[in-house]
Amino acid sequence: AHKRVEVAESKEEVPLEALELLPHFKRKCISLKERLQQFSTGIIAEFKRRSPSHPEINLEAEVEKIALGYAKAGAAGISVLTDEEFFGGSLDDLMQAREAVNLPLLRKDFIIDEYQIYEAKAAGADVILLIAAILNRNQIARFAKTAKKLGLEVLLEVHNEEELERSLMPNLDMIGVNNRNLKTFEIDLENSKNLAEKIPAEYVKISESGISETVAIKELQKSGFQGFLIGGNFMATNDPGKSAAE
Ligand code: IGP
Repeated sequence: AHKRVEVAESKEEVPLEALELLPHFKRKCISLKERLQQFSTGIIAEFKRRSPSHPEINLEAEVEKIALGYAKAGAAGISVLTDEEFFGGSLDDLMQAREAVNLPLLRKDFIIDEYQIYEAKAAGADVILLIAAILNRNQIARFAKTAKKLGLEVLLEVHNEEELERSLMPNLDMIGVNNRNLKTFEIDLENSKNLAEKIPAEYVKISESGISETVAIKELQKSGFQGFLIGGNFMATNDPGKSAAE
């Protein structure tokens, strides 16, 4: 409920028509899906200062420096947390990442209103995240359609078979399986492995959260994953770009 108020407030500040006039709005998006299909490591490196499970990952982190480091390390794309309340991020972080690199950028946030999709486009994102755990099928369909209309790609996040089955539809490009249990914060990479075969082949599969070792990536690749969303493991080091390179 709190989020909605925020969205409504920013709506008053910047009407949709004004967002559409911002320079990034006309920018042609870079496809993350294609990169993952061609890219051998498939790493989507995430910029995140803190999270509910880890309140002090890297509070002083500078987005431009880290985005450049990730690009240099060969990331396929970058995920930028824009949620302020729980993750300490902002749209400004996304815009700064856009200035710094030419990689596909994911707006990582809790999208519950179409307005946020326009914001994502205006701030320079290429991909939006839709989280099945907080959206019903109608909302997913509506938001995915809006994203496609704006030329954005859609990553749908699921945690389990129930979410997957009620959310499959056209207009989704990638399906991410989150290995982190939202209630307990526990990580289980088996979650990705178990759900992999239930995801139809037309969607690029991404495994999200708790990935910290190359052997884990190799195993996930065997299960058919082409993307690997990694945040904490990079951000918690002094030089996230350098650890992404290793
Ligand atoms: C990254 P990790 O464990 O590597 O830091 O996880 C990413 O998967 C995680 O930040 C995430 C997330 C989300 C954050 C996955 N889904 C939804 C906010 C909202």
